Amino acid sequence: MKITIALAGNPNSGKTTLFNVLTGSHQYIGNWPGVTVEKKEGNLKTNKDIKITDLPGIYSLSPYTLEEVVARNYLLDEHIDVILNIVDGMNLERNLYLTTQLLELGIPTVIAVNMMDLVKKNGYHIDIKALSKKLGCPVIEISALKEKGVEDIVDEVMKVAHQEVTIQHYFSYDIERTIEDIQNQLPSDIVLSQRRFFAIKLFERDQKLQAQLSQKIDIENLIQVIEKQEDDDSESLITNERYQYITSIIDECYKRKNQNQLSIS
Ligand code: GDP
Ligand code: K
Ligand code: MG
Repeated sequence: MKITIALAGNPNSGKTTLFNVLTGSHQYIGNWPGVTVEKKEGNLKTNKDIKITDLPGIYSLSPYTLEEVVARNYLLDEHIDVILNIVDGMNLERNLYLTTQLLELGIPTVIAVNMMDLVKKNGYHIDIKALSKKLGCPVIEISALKEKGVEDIVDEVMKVAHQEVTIQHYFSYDIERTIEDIQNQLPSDIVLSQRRFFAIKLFERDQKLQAQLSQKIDIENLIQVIEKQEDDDSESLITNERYQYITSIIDECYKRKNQNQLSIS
């Protein structure tokens, strides 16, 4: 079975290190349109049928940087089978901001929490099982630098490829209703699995994505109703709820060992 993987993550999360470990010397270099980072693709050392592409490092899937636009267009257009989201375990909270958006793309995802050597050395503990349950996808602890845990990635990728993706996180009721309204108005050429992502971004008034529609849709009134009701702009509403979700994940899954002892001193 041929599988294509896109490697996505924040800058400095260890993408290149992991990419090199996974592909060895089986890699070729090209260009991303308009972006200075090179486009690296390769086949897995352990399974030549699996192709992996290293995306530009990004913090979000918003339309504000070229890296973000290039990465999300690739994820939307290239029909990749699996997103491998590498997350810096030392900066879990910040990295999960991208993760929550990747999970909305309707693409099977495997999360690799990297830098676990540093996490452990610094006395932190990440509850991987709880994290996996909260995010609704496989989560693996790795150290790309020490080449630890990396072999498990391939197993998980094979398992989730071609699996149905289910929604794990919902926004508050009124926002969800508006997102659903927007989904219903989207042109029919947008595939089912991507409609939620499009609707959320259009709710945020993402002009780049609006321009990519085969047919323009008028949802301004829908958005303004919620903004008036919540007394905030739609993009902030989404961002705030994302951070609430992330905070609940961190509270449950991220612990400092001997937390009590430390807080007394
Ligand atoms: P990228 O920007 O996502 O491609 O990140 P890089 O692969 O360039 O890694 C950024 C830095 O983190 C480099 O100095 C790596 O050596 C280091 N690094 C990557 N993975 C690990 C890891 O698992 N543990 C530790 N301690 N350092 C790592
Ligand atoms: K780097
Ligand atoms: Mg890199």
